[in-house]
Amino acid sequence: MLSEVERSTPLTNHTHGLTPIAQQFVGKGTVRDIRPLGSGNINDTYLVEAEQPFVLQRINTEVFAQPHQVMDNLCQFVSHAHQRLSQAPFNRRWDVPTVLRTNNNQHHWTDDQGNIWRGLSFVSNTTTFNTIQDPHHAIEIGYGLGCFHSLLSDLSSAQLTDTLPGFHITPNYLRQYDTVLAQAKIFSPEEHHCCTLIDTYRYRASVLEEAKAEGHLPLRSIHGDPKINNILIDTATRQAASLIDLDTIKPGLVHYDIGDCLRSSCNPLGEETQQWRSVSFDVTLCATVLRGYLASASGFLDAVEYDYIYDAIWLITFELGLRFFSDHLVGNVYFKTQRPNHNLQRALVQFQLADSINTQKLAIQTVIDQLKAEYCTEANRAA
Ligand code: GN1
Ligand code: MG
Repeated sequence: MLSEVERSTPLTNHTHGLTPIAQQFVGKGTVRDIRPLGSGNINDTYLVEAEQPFVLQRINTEVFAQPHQVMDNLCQFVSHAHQRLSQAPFNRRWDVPTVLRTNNNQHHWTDDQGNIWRGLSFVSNTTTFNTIQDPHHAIEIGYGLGCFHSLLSDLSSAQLTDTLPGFHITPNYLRQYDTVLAQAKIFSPEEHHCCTLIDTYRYRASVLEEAKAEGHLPLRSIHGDPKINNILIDTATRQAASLIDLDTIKPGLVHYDIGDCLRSSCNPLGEETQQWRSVSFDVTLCATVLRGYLASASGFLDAVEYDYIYDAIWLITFELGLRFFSDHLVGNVYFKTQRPNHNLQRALVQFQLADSINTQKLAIQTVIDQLKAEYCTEANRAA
C-alpha cells in the first residue's frame, strides 16, 4: 500500500538511468521498476521493484561529507538492533531495515559520477502520514520513538562517529545566520518578520548546549531526524512498526529527537502548509505523543532529562526555522525546494510554531510535570 507521502509524489523521469545502479544490489535478479519514494529534503530516494522490493538512496554528499562513516554508523546500529531484538523481542512488530550488500559485497555503490548509493530492505505493509490522524496515531508516534530509543539506549555513543558536526547545535546555526545576514538583502515583510523573531529569541539558543556542557544531560546515541513521517505505521494494526531515515544516527541529546518528533507531530497543519499564520502547537496532541513515548522509553530516561523537554520542544522548532531561513537567504543550497520562497515559507511555519509553543509554555510544562510524576521512577531519579 502506498502512503500518503508516496501518493503525493508525482512520478517523474528521474529514474531514467538508475537501473544499472539498482542492479548492483540484486545480483542476477531482475529490476522491474524504479520510482521516487517519500518526500525527503536531503537524499534522493527510490523504491525498486525486484524479487524483494528495496529502497535505493543516493546519499547527498553536500550534506554528508563522510558518507562511508554514515554507512558505518548505520551498519553498527542495524546489527546492534537486530541482535537486541533477537535476544529480547518487543511484544509487537518492530522492523529494523537491513543494509543490502552490493554484488561486490560493499555496503554502498559508487557510480561513474562519484555518487554514493545504498540499498535498504523495504519495510512492507506500512504507511506514513505528515500529520497526526487521531489520538491512537499520536500515541503510536511517541511509542515508536521510544522503541527506537530503547534499542539505542545500550549502544554507546562513543562507538558512533559524529557524521554531521554541528547538527542540532543551535548556537552554531545562529552564528551561521549572522554571517549570512551580514551579506544578504532583506526585502519582504515576511523576511523582516523572521529576522525580528530570531532577534527576540536568540538569547535562548544555548539552553541545551549549556546543559550539556555543564554535565546535566548525558550524551546518548540518537536518531537525529525522527519527524512524524519517518515513523512507519503498520497498515493492519495501526501500530508504529519502524523508524526509518537512519543517516543521522550519531551521538547527541535525546532532546533533539523528542523536540523534533513533537514539533513535527503537534502541528496539525503540517510543516509544508502555506497557511503559516494559522499554525499552532496542539498541547493535547503533545500530551498524547509524550505519553506514548514514556510508555516505551521511561526505563532509561534520567529524571533531569524530563526537566529540559519543554526547552527542547521550543528550541528544535526555533532551530529548524533558523535553518530554513538561513538556507533561503543563501539561495537554497541545503534543503531541496519545489517553488520560489519555499524555504522562507517553511521557516515562517516553524517560527509561528515556536511562538505558539512559547505562548503555551505553562500548559506544556504542566503536561510534562504530570507525566514525570507518573513515569519517572526512583531508579531514574537516582541516576
Ligand atoms: C531534513 O531529509 P529529511 O527531510 O529527512 C533534515 C532534518 C529536518 C527536516 C525538515 C540531515 O530531513 O534535520 O528536520 O529536513 N535532515 C538533515 O523536514 O538536515
Ligand atoms: Mg532525514
